[in-house]
Amino acid sequence: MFVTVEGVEGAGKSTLLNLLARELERRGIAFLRTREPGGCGLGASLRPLLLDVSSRLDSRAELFLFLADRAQHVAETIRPALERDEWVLCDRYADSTIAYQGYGRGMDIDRLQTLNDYATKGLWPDRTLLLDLPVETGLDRARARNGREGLSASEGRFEAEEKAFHQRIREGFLDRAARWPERFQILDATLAPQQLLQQALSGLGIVS
Ligand code: T5A
Repeated sequence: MFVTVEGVEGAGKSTLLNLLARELERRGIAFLRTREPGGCGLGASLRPLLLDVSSRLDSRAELFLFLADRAQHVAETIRPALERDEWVLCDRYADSTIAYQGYGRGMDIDRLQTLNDYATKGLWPDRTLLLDLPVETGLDRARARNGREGLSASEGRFEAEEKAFHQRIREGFLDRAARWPERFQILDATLAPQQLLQQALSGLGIVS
């Protein structure tokens, strides 16, 4: 089972994944937890280039760095885990490229879909949990966390974008969820983490 978690900045993806991972562990379900960018050796090198506020990336260069990370991540990490019959829990994946580089930066959505198919050899998630919330709430959370953890410079490039950019991304994710309702589960990310966990577990067919 390949599960991705998506959403705008500060939606609570890592927090939900921590809880979900603990729950799978408790039930003896073998899983791999990973993320993009940065879920493989190549991605770990690319992550600072993509997220540091000092990076001056052309939007096409940005796109191809995300795709390079994804191609290697699928080949080296995700596909082997699925072949071992493990669950894969991934924090962001191809829907993020379409939401951020497509809806956010204005690149052609169909072309991005094709490029993602090519990078992943057609691997799309079985289930996608979309954490949806007002962008201001998410940005406040993400900026507060980055401030506390000293990550504002090293991880803050997207958080620094204007509000309208993040609003387009939120709408982009919701568009995708409406187009593939059997894959997406939309969760109200303003709820408490434990409530989100219960909804995610039932959506994934895990009875609590
Ligand atoms: N990107 C990524 C692209 O543009 N294209 C792509 O193809 C890909 C893959 C990645 C950036 O790259 C962009 C998108 C991103 O901008 P990242 O550092 O990996 O950056 O960061 P994100 O994935 O965006 O993670 P966030 O910083 O948004 O955070 P999370 O994981 O969504 O949120 P989390 O769990 O860390 O929570 C944030 C804060 O909120 C609190 C937490 O305690 C924490 O302080 N919180 C809650 N508070 C109240 N209620 C809840 N339910 C809460 N859940 C968490």
